[in-house]
Amino acid sequence: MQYQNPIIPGYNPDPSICRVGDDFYLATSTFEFFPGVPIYHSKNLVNWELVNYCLTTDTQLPLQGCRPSGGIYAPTIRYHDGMFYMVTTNVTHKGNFIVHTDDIRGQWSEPAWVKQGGIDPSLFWDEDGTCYFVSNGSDKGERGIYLCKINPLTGEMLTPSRLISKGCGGKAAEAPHIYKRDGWYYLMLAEGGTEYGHMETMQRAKDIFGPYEEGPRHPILTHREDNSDYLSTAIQATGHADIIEDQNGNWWLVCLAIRPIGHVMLHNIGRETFLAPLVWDEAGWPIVGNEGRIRLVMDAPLPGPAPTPVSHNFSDGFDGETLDLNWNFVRNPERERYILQDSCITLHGGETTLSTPGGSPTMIALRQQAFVVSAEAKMAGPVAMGQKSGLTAFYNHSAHYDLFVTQKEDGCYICLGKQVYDIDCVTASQKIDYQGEIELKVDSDNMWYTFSFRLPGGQWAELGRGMTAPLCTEATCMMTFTGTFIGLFSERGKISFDSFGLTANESLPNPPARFTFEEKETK
Ligand code: 6LW
Repeated sequence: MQYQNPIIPGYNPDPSICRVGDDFYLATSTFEFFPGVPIYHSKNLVNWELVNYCLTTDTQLPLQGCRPSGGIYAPTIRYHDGMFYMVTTNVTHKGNFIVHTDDIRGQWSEPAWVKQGGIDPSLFWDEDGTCYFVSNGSDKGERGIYLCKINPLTGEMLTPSRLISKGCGGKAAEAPHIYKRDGWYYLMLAEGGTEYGHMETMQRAKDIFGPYEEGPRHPILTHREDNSDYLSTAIQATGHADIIEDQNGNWWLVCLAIRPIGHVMLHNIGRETFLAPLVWDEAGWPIVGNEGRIRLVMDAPLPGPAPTPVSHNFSDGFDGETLDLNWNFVRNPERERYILQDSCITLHGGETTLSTPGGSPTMIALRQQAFVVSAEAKMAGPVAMGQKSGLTAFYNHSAHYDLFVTQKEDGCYICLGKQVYDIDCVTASQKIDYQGEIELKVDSDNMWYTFSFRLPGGQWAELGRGMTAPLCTEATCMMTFTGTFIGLFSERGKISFDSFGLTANESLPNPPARFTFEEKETK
């Protein structure tokens, strides 16, 4: 049965998956965004629904002041004996911790902090019920993969950390997961770093503490050599995987990968979640996808009901009593600044702006899950002097484009502002007869964000555009791991949004938009 990758597009990296009967649950990392660690549910590994977050309170998820891509690194989600567990790292606050719940769609516990260091923690239960905690780190001064026994409810280490592997020779051995099959303990790692050299390796041992031996396929998954043509560069940086056996005995691998904006090593919509079938050879070693490669369209014996067409369109009339799960905040929100009533959301913007380092701007934001999206918002309310309210394409505080209304001495203006590194400027502005209502729009493809507005009774008017390149992960001025959002925001004043709608076109224009440069013949 055919399916399309990525199965969970947009900024959804470091996927971890578990299964309860014929229900699959998948968690991804969230860094400085709140709530933390989304839980997606599926019955067929193709149609996924966002059903909850593991970290929904300020005590579970203290992000105050964290750097861009600080906060929550890679999670692991596991189910054992009636209880769900999620283990992850808050690199900004106290490190590794475990939360648990017996209702995955309900409230998760407060963190049980774990003394073993490192990042990318995972849990494994042996047949005798012993629970093990594994993470990468350098607890004994030696960088590598460390293992200890643990009480998963309290986080108490029951044995000291022991170094069990330094990986298979790639740099940055991380994202360890342990599995048991036919009497073997399998240790799967990400190596090579989460960029274009990313890969997945597999080792095994008869004793969980080793010694581990490497398999015949090294690595079991990588796209590091795939740079021959646009199609093959459509997927890069494959790695940070987890595997699962479905109810039919078929095995699957989920991993992160990126889709570059096209012919350059830049990606803006984040590291996304991909799916590949996995089979075991006669010697008990895994074969992933097409001999260690993943494709945008794959064919495999999917479990559960036949997939229905996938759409990442989204609309919100703000009619509910609570905000739709898809909306995120940057760091811990000041909840009193967000008022949901009378079928609109009112944002009470303060002095914290989209460009405030370490701040929580008054913004609700939605992951951009396709290159080609068109998002419209209906905004209403008076705009004060110096206030900025509108629509933003947001990567982080030093990489965002904002279409906003502001009040100046001589009247109201619609402006296109850009913050790229320390360059904060308005590249287009137009005086408007603003009577308290306006529609705002952003259209994107793999190369451009194009911003437009429409006054009541008027036509759409394009104000300006910005290249996707400065909002790409590789272009940010520090190592980051996230992706672009489409957001609604307000600074230094209040504004209301009556509706928001986004249509996502899953396929790129073919050929994709290119940044062309007309060579001039030199005489
Ligand atoms: C993740 C680790 C990594 O924890 O990036 O580069 C971190 N490798 O596996 C954030 O995704």
